[in-house]
Amino acid sequence: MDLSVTIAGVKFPTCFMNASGALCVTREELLALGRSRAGAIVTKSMTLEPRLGNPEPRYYGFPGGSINSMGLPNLGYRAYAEMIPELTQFGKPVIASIAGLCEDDFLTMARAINQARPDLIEVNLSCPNIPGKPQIAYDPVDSERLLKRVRPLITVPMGVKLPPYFDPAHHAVMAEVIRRCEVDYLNLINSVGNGLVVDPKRDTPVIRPKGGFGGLGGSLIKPVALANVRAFWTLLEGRIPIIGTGGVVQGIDAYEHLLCGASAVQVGTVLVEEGVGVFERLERELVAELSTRGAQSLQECRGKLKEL
Ligand code: RRO
Repeated sequence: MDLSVTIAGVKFPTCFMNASGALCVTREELLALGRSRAGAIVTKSMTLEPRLGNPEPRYYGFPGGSINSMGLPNLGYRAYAEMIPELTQFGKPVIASIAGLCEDDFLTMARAINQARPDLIEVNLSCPNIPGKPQIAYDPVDSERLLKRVRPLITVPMGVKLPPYFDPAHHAVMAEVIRRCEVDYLNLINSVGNGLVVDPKRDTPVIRPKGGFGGLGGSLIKPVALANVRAFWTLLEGRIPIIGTGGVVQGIDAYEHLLCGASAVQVGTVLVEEGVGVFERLERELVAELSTRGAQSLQECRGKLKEL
């Protein structure tokens, strides 16, 4: 079965790809994604300067999910700009993710990364892990100002990665921001920020930064991810394609994201746990799910969640 998809005019050979942050910081990791069955190469969110990130331990996997407070460890945008020509040789799209520490950083990186010609640029407005820096997308006024300044600098399709919202009023406000800012695609959702996982044997959190507070991922966030995909798909009337991220562990999870309106899905926690072999397994499982249902293509399932 053909699992290829087109998002904002860019063709992806399959609908499964890495979530930014998962095995995508170094050149070696990005090349390994290129050689794998991943349908795209998504870079770690990059900053102006290289960063070592937060102190360790800063990632912890547990049954049901993961918590992280990586703190944007990355090579800096210049290194990724240099790598992009090599990464685009694999016959799959390259998505460059940018995450400024202030508004002007986004502009500088948007200009330079756009010149390097990745297939798409993703503006990450939702990193939960920088001490003292709130997630930009929780402020619709700041988000709109930033996106309106970045938009004219980007001539490849521009996506925005949003955090989860938990109230329909917030979905509605952000959907209007996204519409006004001419965003080409959405990535929903970033990790569920500022969770706390406790180790009761040691009476401590499981990660060190920010007193143990970190972004949750994996199976436990799937209902939150699906709700955000569904809410934005409905509010934007299916006009802006969505990459669904959150809780994709098995083929059936991808199917659920498709029903809610996603065109493709990203894999974070389970990619970190299983390595790049996960893409082949997910493809096999999704094909089985679609065949069981007599579906011939992904497109015919997209957004087709029925109400009770
Ligand atoms: O690097 C991180 O701590 C991080 C980022 Br930039 C992000 O967007 N989401 C996340 O869970 N971790």
